[in-house]
Amino acid sequence: MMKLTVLAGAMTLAAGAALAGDADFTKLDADRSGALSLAELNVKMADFTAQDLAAIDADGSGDVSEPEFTAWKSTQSKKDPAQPQ
Ligand SMILES: [Ca+2]
Repeated sequence: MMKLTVLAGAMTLAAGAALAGDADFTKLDADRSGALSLAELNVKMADFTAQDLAAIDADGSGDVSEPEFTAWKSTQSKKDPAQPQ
């Protein structure tokens, strides 16, 4: 299997569910529903679980809205010491 995480790997080694630095909400939202399902998140983050989603899903809608995603992304980049500048 190709290592699809090569580009992001350097930034996301610390946590399996860490978001690829280049991941973009509109790119992840494959069906353009305006929210990210677990399946859509799994395209970029194969080991992202329903539990991870629930942790991001502030309003409990079962998917990740853009504000939720943005908030989580900023949390991730602050938490991840391996992220290069
Ligand atoms: Ca969607």
